[in-house]
Amino acid sequence: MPDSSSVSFPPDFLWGSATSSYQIEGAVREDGRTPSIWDTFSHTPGKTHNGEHGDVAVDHYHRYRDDVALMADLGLNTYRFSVAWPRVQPTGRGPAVQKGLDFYRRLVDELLDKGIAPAVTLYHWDLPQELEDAGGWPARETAYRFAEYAAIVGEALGDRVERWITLNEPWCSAFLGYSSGVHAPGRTDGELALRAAHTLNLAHGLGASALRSVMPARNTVAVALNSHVVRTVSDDPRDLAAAQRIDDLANGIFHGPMLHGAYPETLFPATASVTDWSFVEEGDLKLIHQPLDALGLNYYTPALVGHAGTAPQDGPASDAHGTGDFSPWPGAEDVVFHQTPGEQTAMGWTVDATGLYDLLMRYHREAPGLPLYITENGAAYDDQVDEDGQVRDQERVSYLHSHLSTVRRAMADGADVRGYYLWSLLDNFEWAYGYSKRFGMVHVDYETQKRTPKASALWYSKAARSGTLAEPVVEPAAAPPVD
Ligand code: PNW
Repeated sequence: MPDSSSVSFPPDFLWGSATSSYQIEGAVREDGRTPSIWDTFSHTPGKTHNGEHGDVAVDHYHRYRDDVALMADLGLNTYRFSVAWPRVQPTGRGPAVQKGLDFYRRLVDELLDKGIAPAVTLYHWDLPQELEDAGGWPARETAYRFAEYAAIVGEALGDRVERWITLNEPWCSAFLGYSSGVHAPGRTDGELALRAAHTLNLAHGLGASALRSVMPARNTVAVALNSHVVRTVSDDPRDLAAAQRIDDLANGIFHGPMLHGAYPETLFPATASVTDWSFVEEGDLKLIHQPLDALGLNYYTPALVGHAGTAPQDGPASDAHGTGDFSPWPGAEDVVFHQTPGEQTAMGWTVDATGLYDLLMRYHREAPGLPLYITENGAAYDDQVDEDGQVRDQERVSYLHSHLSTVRRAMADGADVRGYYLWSLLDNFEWAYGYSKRFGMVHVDYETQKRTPKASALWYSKAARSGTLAEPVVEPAAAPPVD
């Protein structure tokens, strides 16, 4: 390993952070916004930690100016945020609400004014509730509604925003939303989840072409996938087959149609007990297979899988990939997720930077020539506010250092990585975990909404400004005075 003083990035590398609308905005009833599936879900007893919801979140809707100023102070040159569909089209159909669009216009202007390049995600999980009531993602119609919404936002912001992302992590929308039910809308039906995956693919394709039809040609269109890094617990053929099935259900089901115009052949027999796939219509794969300008990859932790038949009866199983009452893996209930060895974050996710290297090299091969972005990477820790008000999050600094070093190593080995978006700018509403998990490089006091950059923000800021990685060391807190 080279020492970190030699880890330097190209001068045009993008250093950013990422957020999503429902996780930070609050103001859920303002300016014509209507409920999304996450408003409904989080207000349903038992669905989120302590019944927490995004009604106020970190009040970004009212504090966006300060938040942009904070990013500028940190020296970041890009910011990935998402547009709330129910602010723009409250019923999921029909004409746009200007006040909703105006918020994003103001945000974008503020960013551009500070020299921060905006990257817009159109869908980060807040589907208008009315569209869910009409069938949600399992219903084909939702893809056409998404394309209409994409055209509205593309037309409103396309003159100022160059970087566009259709969907964030369609795997979570489909399989956590409709199969395991731990995310909104909380359905637990594997066939619905596979239908949802197909509609999301269609939405991506139709949305990408809708964007292109209304935007200047210089703008770029991408998707952000939470591609799973799937490792096999042994070379036993049963374990290898299990890993193949998870790879198909996690990755190939999306990148197959999007990048290659086809579902993986092995996906159909593996899910035959769940669906006959008759919802895939002639011509769909062509609609999904649209040219892309870049690929966004979200990475947190790898998965270690094997077949139930090879697993020790009392061996440690991992819940990081959603076992629990209902599986997010339709047709693969006999696959076992093992605990990946190593230190874990507050999510119980093992810290493993080599997974990020493997992911980048895989897509470097899978999509030759396609520029790659890390659209999310980061970690939740039980951050402590010291007596002097500082948050010395040594673990997050180490996490960022190891993962960014790995990104640089993949670049040296040929991966065309153009930028990195740290998840997240601010502590925020972590979905089913509510406010109990803090991913921010900036601490938020949820009582006062006070923002305090953690040591990781200062470390990352140095990296962004210098294009090099400093040693991952945080100054210890001063010893309390002895009296
Ligand atoms: C992603 N899983 O969510 C999302 O894009 C963010 O909104 C979120 O805050 C972040 O990662 C941290 O969780 C995921 O169970 C949620 O595999 C769950 C899973 C993966 C990603």
